[in-house]
Amino acid sequence: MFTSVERFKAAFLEKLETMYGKSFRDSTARDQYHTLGHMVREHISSRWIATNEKNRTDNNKQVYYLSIEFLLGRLLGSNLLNLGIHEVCEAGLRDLGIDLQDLEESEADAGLGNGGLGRLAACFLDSLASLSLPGHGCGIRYKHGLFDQKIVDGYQVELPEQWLRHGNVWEVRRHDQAVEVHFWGSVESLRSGDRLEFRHINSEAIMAVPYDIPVVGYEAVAVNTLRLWNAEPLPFPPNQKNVLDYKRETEAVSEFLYPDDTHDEGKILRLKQQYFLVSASLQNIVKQHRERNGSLRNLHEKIAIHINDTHPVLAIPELMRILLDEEKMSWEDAWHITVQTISYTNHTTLSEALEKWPIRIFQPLLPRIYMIVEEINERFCRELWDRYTYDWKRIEDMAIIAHGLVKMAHLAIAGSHSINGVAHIHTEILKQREMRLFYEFYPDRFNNKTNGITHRRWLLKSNPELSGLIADTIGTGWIHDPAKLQDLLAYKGDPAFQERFFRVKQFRKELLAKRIEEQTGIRVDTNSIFDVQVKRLHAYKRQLLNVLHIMHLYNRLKEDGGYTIHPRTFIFGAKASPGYYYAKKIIKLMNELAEKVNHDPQTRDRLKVIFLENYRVSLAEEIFPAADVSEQISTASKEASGTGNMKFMMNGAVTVGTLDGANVEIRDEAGAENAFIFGLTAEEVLRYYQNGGYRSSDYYHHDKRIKKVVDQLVNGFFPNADAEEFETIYDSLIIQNDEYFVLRDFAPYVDIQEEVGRAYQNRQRWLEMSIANVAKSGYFTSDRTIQQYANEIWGIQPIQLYR
Ligand code: B1N
Repeated sequence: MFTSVERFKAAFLEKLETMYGKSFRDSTARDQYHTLGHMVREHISSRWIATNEKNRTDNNKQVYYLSIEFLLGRLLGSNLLNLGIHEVCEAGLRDLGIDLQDLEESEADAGLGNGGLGRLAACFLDSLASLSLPGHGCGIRYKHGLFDQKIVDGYQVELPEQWLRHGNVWEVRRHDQAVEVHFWGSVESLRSGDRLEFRHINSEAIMAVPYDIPVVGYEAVAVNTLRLWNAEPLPFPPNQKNVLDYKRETEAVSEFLYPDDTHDEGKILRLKQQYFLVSASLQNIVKQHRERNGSLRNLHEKIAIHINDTHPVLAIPELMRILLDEEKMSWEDAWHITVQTISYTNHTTLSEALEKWPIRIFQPLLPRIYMIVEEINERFCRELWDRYTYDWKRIEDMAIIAHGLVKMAHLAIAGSHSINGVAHIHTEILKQREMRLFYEFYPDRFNNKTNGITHRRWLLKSNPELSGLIADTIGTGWIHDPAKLQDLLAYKGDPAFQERFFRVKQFRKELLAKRIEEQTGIRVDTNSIFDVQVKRLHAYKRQLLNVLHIMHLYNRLKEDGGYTIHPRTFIFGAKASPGYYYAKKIIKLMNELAEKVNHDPQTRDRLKVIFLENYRVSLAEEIFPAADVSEQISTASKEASGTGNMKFMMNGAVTVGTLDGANVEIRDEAGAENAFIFGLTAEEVLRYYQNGGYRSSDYYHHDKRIKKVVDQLVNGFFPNADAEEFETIYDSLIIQNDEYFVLRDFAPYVDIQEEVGRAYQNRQRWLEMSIANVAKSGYFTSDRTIQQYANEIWGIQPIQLYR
């Protein structure tokens, strides 16, 4: 049905009529979207079945990627692209008077993630399938993804997100594969011969029903599965529980995604979600393995289970529970299999993100799992004792359970054969600092896997203009082998190529300018530098540094009529966690600054500030291609990797950044001459934290520019804000000694930004830098990352399927 335009049209019209019982003439854009979606899913199904069949018969090793978040975004466009049927659909629909892009835009984002960690999981799924690797995602089918953000009077307002409101064409409910997950109750022990056996009794069970989404690889024959679990009540409530209470409590388990990014939300419902995901996934994985192998003795040879941060760490005691209680294995055998099966990625060193669960919450909710964690802890501490006898302090610091808390990261390390960080510098900080004691104990378990992004979504799909130019210039080999983007280096000084490259960027800036005008009513100058910071709002990401610099630019323009700068448009996008007071104040500050700057006739043609509300995957796809400057200005040592930095680079934006996370590797790849690096290094920051010696007030008093902008936070400079509005921000800088070194890095940031402005005015030079960034972005594809995971951690091979 996708083999020719005519066949497609006929099939589309027939499908639409049978699905909706109305004629094409009466159909809405939504009907048309759903029709096309169903056609695509049908088209996928034979390959999906074939992939599953092949996996079953070959019994090759499979990886399961467990994640509490999958930030997929829209699926129609990427499926059409990966299946190679985008052109035929576009042409056929055009004949019918339909713009395919309109249909694509009518799809809701699947926003089942907060930010980088969830989007990474989505990129990994795309790469696994595109490399024909047998790897599947396991997650939760949240009814509401991350909240929708509205800006009202400059403040963030959160609205519940409703991606399932009009149904989801990509999912298939698999009721036959539902499993039960048990909470509460108690543990009964029974003697069986010389073995103590345990049973979880009087529990409250809920049902986990899987919804499967096909994951289509690029031109690949393989179709993998993302399995999202939905929490539903059993037909009869347990323990004479009130039916309505039971239903409500059960459905709550998969109702909301927790809106926290790099923060631990210590709520009982969150722990329930975590165990729900893990228990349903493991029961399912084990069942399939049994069907293929008869026993679980070789589980670790056939299955790899990866835990995306500590959120799914209960996979460790849950697998132990299955092997001990159901399979009746000895502790030693069960532990060996578990550790060999499980691997763990750490995504942050921020202490506020480290999950620690109070025993008083953990034990009653998961009594059998808690017993197993206690036993793991006891045996682990015994091992520590053998090696570090009488070193009480070290053992206490490394214990899994201590001071009434279960430390999830310690459990993850003790129960995994591989522990990785997500950028070189991050892994080094884990080994040398945050996890030093564990690294000393298990040096061979630690390794680095620098993050990557899928170039299919973030270049090929979102920037067809640049992709087309690249293909015209160096062919299409880079699509399968992104390292080949390097061939562009030969053209970076070529004036004809530069001119075309420039025109692509201008075109994308015009598209974004349209979007900006639509959303904000503000017209921006596409000849200005588009300087962009889009990411979650966090103190450590230092959006505040960017804001203070803009205030400073504004001040200079006002004070000095002769001061000239290349016009700039500063663009922000950021959601703040609803309970994060400080972050919400920064959003208000950005919006007040926009209000002030954009309407000042003295500056408005040289300076614009835009806050784009509701930053999400689909909006990101419009922003990255249009950016000239990529703001990556976190306090060094704090951003584990970052992945937005890679999306900017791949689309030709030049990085203004600190030596943090993957910025370090971006600079190394692109060359120091093609990035603007400034500020404290991670070592310097960590030394300050260790030894003290930083006084933010010194910077405030000794640098007039700083004094001026900091005072403006509280002296009535912003006409629409009360005097107290930004007091918290002022206090964080002056009273609380500026934990993230905003004032310390202010002057170097101003200097580097001046350099950026000058560099942009030399168009040839700027284009060379920009092209070099695209050319060197191949290293940052998730294909490279996933190949490393596959070879060095999981030990999986591509499946051999033929069309
Ligand atoms: O993971 C990304 C990295 O690129 C970012 O640097 C890092 O900040 C991000 C608790 C997190 N770390 N930790 C989280 C998310 C949700 C949550 O509830 C923590 N996100 C990151 C990919 O490696």
